[in-house]
Amino acid sequence: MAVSSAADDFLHGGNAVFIAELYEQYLHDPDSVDESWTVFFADLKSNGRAPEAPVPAAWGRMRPQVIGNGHDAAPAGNGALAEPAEGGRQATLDSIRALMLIRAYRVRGHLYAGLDPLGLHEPEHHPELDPATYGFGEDDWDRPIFIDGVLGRERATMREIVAAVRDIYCSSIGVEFMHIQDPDQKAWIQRRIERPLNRTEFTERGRRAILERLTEAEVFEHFLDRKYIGTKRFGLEGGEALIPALEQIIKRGGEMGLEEAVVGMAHRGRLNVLANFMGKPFQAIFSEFQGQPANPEDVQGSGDVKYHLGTSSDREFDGNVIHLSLCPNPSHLEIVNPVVIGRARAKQEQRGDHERDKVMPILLHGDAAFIGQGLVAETFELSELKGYKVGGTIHVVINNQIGFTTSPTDSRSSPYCSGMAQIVQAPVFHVNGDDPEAVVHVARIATEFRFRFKRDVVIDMYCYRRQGHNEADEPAFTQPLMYEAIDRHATTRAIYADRLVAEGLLTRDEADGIVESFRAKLDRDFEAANSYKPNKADWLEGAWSGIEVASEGDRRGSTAVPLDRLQAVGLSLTEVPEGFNLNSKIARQFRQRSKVFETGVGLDWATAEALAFGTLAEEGIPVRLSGQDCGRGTFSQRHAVLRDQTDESRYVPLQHIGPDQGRVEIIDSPLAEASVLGFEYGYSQSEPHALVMWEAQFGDFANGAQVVMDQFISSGESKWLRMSGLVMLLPHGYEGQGPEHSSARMERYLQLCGEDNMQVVYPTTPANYFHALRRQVRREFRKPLVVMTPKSLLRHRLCVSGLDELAEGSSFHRVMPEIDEINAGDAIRRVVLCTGKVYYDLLQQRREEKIRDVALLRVEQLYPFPEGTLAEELARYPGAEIIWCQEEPRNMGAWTFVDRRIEAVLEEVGSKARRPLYVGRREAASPATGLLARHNFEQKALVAEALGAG
Ligand SMILES: Cc1ncc(C[n+]2csc(CCOP(=O)(O)OP(=O)(O)O)c2C)c(N)n1
Repeated sequence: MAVSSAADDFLHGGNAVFIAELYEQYLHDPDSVDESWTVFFADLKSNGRAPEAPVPAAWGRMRPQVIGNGHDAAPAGNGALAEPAEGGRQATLDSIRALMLIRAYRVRGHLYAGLDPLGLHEPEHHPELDPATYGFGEDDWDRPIFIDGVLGRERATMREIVAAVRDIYCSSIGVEFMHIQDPDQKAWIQRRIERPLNRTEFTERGRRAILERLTEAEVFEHFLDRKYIGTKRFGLEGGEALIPALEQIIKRGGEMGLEEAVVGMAHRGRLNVLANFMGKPFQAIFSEFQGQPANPEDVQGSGDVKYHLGTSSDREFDGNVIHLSLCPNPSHLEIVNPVVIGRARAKQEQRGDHERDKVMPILLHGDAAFIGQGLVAETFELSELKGYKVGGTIHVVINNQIGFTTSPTDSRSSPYCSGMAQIVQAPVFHVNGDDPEAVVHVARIATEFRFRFKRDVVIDMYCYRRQGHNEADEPAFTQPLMYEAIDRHATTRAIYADRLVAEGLLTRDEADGIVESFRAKLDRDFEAANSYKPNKADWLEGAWSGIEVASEGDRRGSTAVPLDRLQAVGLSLTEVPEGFNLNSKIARQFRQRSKVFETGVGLDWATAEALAFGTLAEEGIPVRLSGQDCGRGTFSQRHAVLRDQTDESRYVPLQHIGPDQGRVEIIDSPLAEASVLGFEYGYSQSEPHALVMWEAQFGDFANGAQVVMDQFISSGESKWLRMSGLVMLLPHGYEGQGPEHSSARMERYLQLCGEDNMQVVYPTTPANYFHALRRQVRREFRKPLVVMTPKSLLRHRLCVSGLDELAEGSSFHRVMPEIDEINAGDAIRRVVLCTGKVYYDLLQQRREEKIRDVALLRVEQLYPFPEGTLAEELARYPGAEIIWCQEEPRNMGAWTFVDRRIEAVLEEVGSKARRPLYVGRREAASPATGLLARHNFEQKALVAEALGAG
């Protein structure tokens, strides 16, 4: 096979002589050679400290000074390589080449590592890892070579060097770390793995503990298999080393200050993790297998399959108590990742864990999902951002080399399933799952790395899946050879037990005894499971204590704020510190705003929002908003994060309201929806006492995060008894901006509504928006809130409120009554019901045409649907016909949701009209037209038709 051209050029011909001389010179006095060479040589003999310079760059820069054409052979007689002029030069060249070989192993040694327990994949020959490439023939292997302290040796023979680098870089562990740009991180890893030949010398006790953990993992799966034949459990079999690895992470973490870990994982091995890592009682798991619910009978909720459930527990290692929470998760692989990260972040804030040492996330992945799901990349991208960082996540891949029935050759283009980790330069430790000591060893290094550098790190544990995807599946349909090998393959525990017995650490009887005694424990717990009753649901504990299950009724909460406080907070939000160079347009807006606080009228949307945030913060409530460009606001309306016009320094007025205020974070997010929404949802799960919000750039982009909506926000409380007070702000409204900037797809959210799971509002006034936001944290329960937010209404002269509508005595209104002086109720010909923005079009047109027999009612909250209030309002107009007017096409918007509900209300009040009539855009495939003229025509027509004037 061809040698890479850089190494080729470098090692042969006249260049070699030059380099040998240069290297001698460098060894004598490092400063005497050009800096590029210093860097290169330093990297070669690296103890890991020097910044890296690749061969071609260094060589390319110097070549012109050496010989004209690097590919030409050097003039005869000058070809010092073959026949060195002096023995010393040969020695120097040997030295350089040996160092290059060592470096090649650091970069690519993982390609030769023995990672696959099944041994089905032979590593390909790689020339850079072959001493022959560097001119070392068989005869040269026993000549001592000066390697200047590298690998801890002054001199070593090629035989010794190869043995060492193979041991370190090609044993059961393959390390990818040379892609890391940060010299400290790279050096740290190199030191950590080269010094003890990449091995931990475990104590007898430690090795016994590893065997015990493997035994528990294996016997538990066998036990389930025997008792519940053919029942899905997505067993861990083949990946049992996960359990001692997780324990090592927590144990080592505990030594470094860890107090709490938030864990996320999918189906594979989840029951094993729940039982053997989290400490969920075996009785509870057996009882669930027997079809009993996971929660007490008086607790509502739909429940979930057992391999999706979460749990929490306290575990103690070496005197450190660590709280563990395993998040419940849906089937959708990897979607739990950002949720876990968000939860960890909230817990860090709660604990004042500024170093992010006390709380750490751990994410477990399947190999196919880890490389397949784009969300993994999104979540990695959050890892270093100020608004989202958690000081590093430890990722563990249960790499069983198959995804359902799909082989890696069909499921990825990247060489490893961990390819995505490279985008944040995370180190990756590939490890053979059948070498549990190696697995525990890398778990330890990974944990140390995370605590040292506060960055993500990946453990890619190669293993296999002993059964089919689930236990009823026949894997030989698709992977006959692999499964033949698996059938012949001894279990990880058996292999390790044999090893310990062979090494005399324990006897065969003792090893078998560990199995027997654990089996006996499971038998006892199995018997006890029959009478097991979950005694409590764990949903309103810890940070959630004091929160209650939602009551019925209007549930306004007390959201009003005394006028003087509104004014004080409002004014403080228009101030910047002395010397802050505020943009002149914003300064003008702020002056206008401060006038509103004096006069009490003309309060716009953004100001009402700022007041909601500001008053809550002043009351000590943390406020957190993230989304794309939300600091300024997509529509230049918010200006919550100000930039000094001379030096771009930032100032956030909301953070300067008062000394005891709550923390305010307004965060411009990455251009990602699923991960950011998932993160904020997770945050809201761990922090019920903060106002947590995600804003979509335009509402429709939230469909990039649909899974979070479907699988978590709308159904999490029902499935897992996990509440959330998360707010989603979704700009919505038909303004002629085309198909993708008009509709936030309100219909989708409404369709998900049921069992009082969340709230959907489309408020028309700044004051109602103010109350809707404050209500989120000013009631005794939490429900997600979806808000259709305005665009053009941000600057609409009619879309304003008085300060008194926020002050004493005010509250959120689910239905807004008629506000104009029109005919008396029984002289009203028509009532137009609507929600959101179209109201202003109707209002303006009605005023223009001086129509007095049409009343306008606004449904501000679509879900929970305000039947009672609406009935009261409609009862005033007994003889009127009832129209539902919307700007969305008929198959979109709220129509299909409100239609039957309004009908029921009409029946209740005995209205003459039996059904509402629809006025709006006709059924359509695309949410809106791209042609402005057509939009205008449609909009005018629907308003006219609704008012009955067209
Ligand atoms: C987003 C998503 N798509 C498809 C599936 C269906 N599915 C469940 S498990 C699985 C294979 C997962 O393979 P891998 O990540 O390697 O984990 P393993 O089951 O091998 O442990 C698939 C395709 C899913 N759960 N989630």
